[in-house]
Amino acid sequence: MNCPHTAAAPADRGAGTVVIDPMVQDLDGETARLRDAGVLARIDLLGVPAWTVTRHAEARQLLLDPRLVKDIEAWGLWQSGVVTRAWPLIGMIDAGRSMFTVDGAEHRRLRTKTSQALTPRRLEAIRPEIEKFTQELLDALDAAQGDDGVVDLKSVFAQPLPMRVVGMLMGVDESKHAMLTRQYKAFFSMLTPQDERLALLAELDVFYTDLVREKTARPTDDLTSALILAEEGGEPLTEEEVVGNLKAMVAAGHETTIGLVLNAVRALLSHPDQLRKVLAGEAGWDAVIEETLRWDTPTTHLLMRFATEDITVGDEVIRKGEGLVVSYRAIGRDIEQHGADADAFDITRPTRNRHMTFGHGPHICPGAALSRVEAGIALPALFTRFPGLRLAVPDEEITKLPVMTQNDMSAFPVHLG
Ligand code: STR
Repeated sequence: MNCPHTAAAPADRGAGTVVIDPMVQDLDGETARLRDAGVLARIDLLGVPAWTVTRHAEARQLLLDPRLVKDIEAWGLWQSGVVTRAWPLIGMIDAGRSMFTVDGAEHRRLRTKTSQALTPRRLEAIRPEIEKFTQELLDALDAAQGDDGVVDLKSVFAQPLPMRVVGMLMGVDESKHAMLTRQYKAFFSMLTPQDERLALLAELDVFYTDLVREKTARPTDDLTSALILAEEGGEPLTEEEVVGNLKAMVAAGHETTIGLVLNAVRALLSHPDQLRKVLAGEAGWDAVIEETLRWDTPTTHLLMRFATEDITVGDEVIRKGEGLVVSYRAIGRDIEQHGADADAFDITRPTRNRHMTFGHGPHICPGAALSRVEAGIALPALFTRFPGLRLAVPDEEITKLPVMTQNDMSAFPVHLG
C-alpha cells in the first residue's frame, strides 16, 4: 500500500523487512516469514518501519524491561514528524491517557481499580448474567436461521456477547451497542479512509466523555462509576483518565473475545477428533480455550512500545527512539517454547497453558480472566444447544477482515444442525 503521508524511504527498510499485509491475505504465511526473519525482525507497517519480537522468551524479557515505554512522545518518528495523525494505525498508539498508554507508578495508579474489579473471584458475581446473555443469544441464533438453515455465528452470537458483558460491566446502555460495534469495525478496518477514522474517534470521545459526566452526576453500580470515585484518602482519576480507561476497556473487551470464541469454534470444527474428545469429557473446555489462545491469537500484533535507551537483543540493537511491536501470533507458534509441532492445534499439548497471549509484566491483560469466563460459558453452551453445529462453507473460504493488528474473520456462516 502506498503511503504518501510518511517520508520513510524504502532505503530505511532493510532487505530482511517483512511487510505486514493490510489485507491479511495469508496470515499463516506472514507468521512463518516473521519467525524466519529472526528473534527480532524488521517490519513495515504501511510505510512505517518498526521492530517486532517473534519469540516467547525474548518477548517475555522485553515486556519486563522498563527501558521500553508506551508513551508516543518517546518515538523518534513521531518527534521528527515523519509519523503523524494521517497514519492509519495512529489510533492504536495515540489513544489518550489511560492504563494502556502510561507506565511506572502512574500506570499502577490508573490500573489498580480495573484489575481488582476483574479478578476470578469478583467475576463469579457476574457469571449468572453472562449465562443469561448466552442463552438469549442462542435463542437469537435459532431464530436467525435462513430458509437454508444458515446463520452467521459472528454477527448473531460471538460479537454481541462480549459487547453485552463489557457494556454491563462499564455501564454502557444496550441501545448504544450497535453504534459501538459499527464504529469499532470501521476503526479497525484498513479500508476505512483515515479522515473517517479520525472523525469516528472524535465522535467516540464525545460519547465516552458524556457518559463519564453522566456517571459523575449520577453514579451507578458499574466500573465506570467506581473509576470516577476516589478511594478513601486516594487521589481520583481525572476525567480524561476515566474516559481513556473506559474506551480501552470497551474496545479491548469487545474486540478480542469475539476472536477467542470464533477461533475456538473454527479450530474444533476443523479438528473433529478433538471436538469428540471434549464432548466425551476426555478433555476440558479450558484446554480448548488455552490452546486456541496459543494457536490462533485474537491479537496478531500489539502496537507499540518505544526504546528510551539502546536495547540489545541477541545480535540486534533497538536504538533509542525506535518502536517495538509484539507479534503474539508468531510467539504462540514459537518452536522453542511449544516444540516442532507448534503449528498444529492440539488441546492435549503439554505446553498449552504456557502461552503469552495476554502479554506479560505490568501491562498484562487485566481482562484475561473475564475472557476465559466468557469463552468458558459460551463454548459449552453453544455445542450443547447445537450438537450438530457445522461450517456452512469450506474452511478455506472463511476470510479475514483487513485489520492489521487483530485476528478477525469477516463472517462465520454455520448450519446449526
Ligand atoms: C483502540 C482504540 C481506543 O480508543 C483505545 C484503545 C486502547 C486499548 C486497545 C485498543 C485501542 C485496541 C485493541 C487493544 C486494546 C488493548 C487490548 C487490545 C490493543 C487502541 C488488544 O488487542 C490486545
